[in-house]
Amino acid sequence: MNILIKHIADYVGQRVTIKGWLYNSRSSGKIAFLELRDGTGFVQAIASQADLGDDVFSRVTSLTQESSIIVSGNVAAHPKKEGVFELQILSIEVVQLAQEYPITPKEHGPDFLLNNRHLWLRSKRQWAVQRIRDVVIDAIYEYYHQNDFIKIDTPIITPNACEDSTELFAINYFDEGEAFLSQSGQLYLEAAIMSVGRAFDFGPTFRAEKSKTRRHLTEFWMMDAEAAYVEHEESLQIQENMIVHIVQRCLEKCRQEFQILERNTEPLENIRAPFIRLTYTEAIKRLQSLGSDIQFGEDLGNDDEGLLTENEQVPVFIHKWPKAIKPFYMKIDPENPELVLNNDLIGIEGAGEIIGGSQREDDYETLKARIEEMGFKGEEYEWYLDLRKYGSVPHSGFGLGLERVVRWISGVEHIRETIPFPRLINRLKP
Ligand code: AMO
Repeated sequence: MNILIKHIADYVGQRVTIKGWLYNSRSSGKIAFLELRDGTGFVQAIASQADLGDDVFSRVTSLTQESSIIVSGNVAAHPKKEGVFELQILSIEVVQLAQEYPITPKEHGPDFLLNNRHLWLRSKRQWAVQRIRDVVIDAIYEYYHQNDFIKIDTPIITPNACEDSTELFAINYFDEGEAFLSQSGQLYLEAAIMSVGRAFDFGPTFRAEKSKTRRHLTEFWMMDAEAAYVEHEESLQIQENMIVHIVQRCLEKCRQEFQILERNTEPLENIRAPFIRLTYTEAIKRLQSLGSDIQFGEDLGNDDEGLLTENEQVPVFIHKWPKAIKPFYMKIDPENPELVLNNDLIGIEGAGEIIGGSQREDDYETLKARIEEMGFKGEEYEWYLDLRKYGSVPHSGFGLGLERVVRWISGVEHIRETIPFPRLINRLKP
């Protein structure tokens, strides 16, 4: 019977066939140990010269790393390790004998690995990270559907900026002239919620940002969520409940992956709502008291985010930032016109900013003035302003950077490992 490695525990004592690749092998005398992988997991298969005969055994021991093979054998429970199973090989078919594989179990430098990303993806750690990524994505969909948000797809080719207009990738768009790759689906999602009430999107977003850090990609996947009649405080609750849900699902489903990554899961096990809330003003005062030279009106740097979260068990919301350093669409704080009703969510364990969100400006005149202040072309934003003419309501939303969340949860150091084919300012290939 053909089985997937993930189901092997159900077949103890039975003969099964596994179709996969040779991950690693070693032999000692008349026994060879092959580590097979099939995409769903890894299993040790044992070849014995006595069972297979000399010819087959010598073919098995000359198999190269990453050869594609179909292996049949009997499943047995590992004699010492609980929950671990082995395959006693009875026959083996070689689909393709791989050429000498460039990525060996020894250490390689990051450039070499990134140049070989198409192959590096097969290594155990990369496999584990991509599986965690999938669980995070699935948990996000589940959370939103359980909470009455529907998925709305927003465009990638757009005529205008959503965030900072200096970070746009421009393309030539036929006779229409210059167009841009989307920085966030937010503005379109705001239109959609006036139809469907609560919505989320999930797609690639692009920032021509010259940031060369462990947390920046030029192409990354963002989940934006938006909800009508939801104001600032409720938006924070939606965000923290979603993060708790994602972490719970990963803890339930990714035990093996965490083990491979040697991820200490204790900090994840302690994540629960409510998260810490600090106003921007409080955050600046705290940072100054901790020795930072940051001044009111400045953006938080990496070190500042680290200082604010270093002794915390849960992520920290920094909310109500100065209007002057934030985008046009954020709602002015009715209690202080110099501030906006927004938030960043800063993760623990050096995760940095994982979510950015705000209540949106819902007043036509205020929003129009803000757009003009920013020097944006009014006509490009007319449709967006329309939303404030026809049944405007208080509403809020936020964007979560998928790779930032995967980086935190999986514990990998650099964001480039969290996306199958990273796009960085100095890397476009493969
Ligand atoms: P913001 O610009 O804060 O908000 O982006 C939202 C989230 O996206 C992630 N992120 C990135 N991830 C990887 N590489 C980058 N270069 C990068 N830039 C941002 C972060 C960040 O918190 N329109 C708003 C969202 C909203 O209010 O709905 C927006 O784009 O995790």
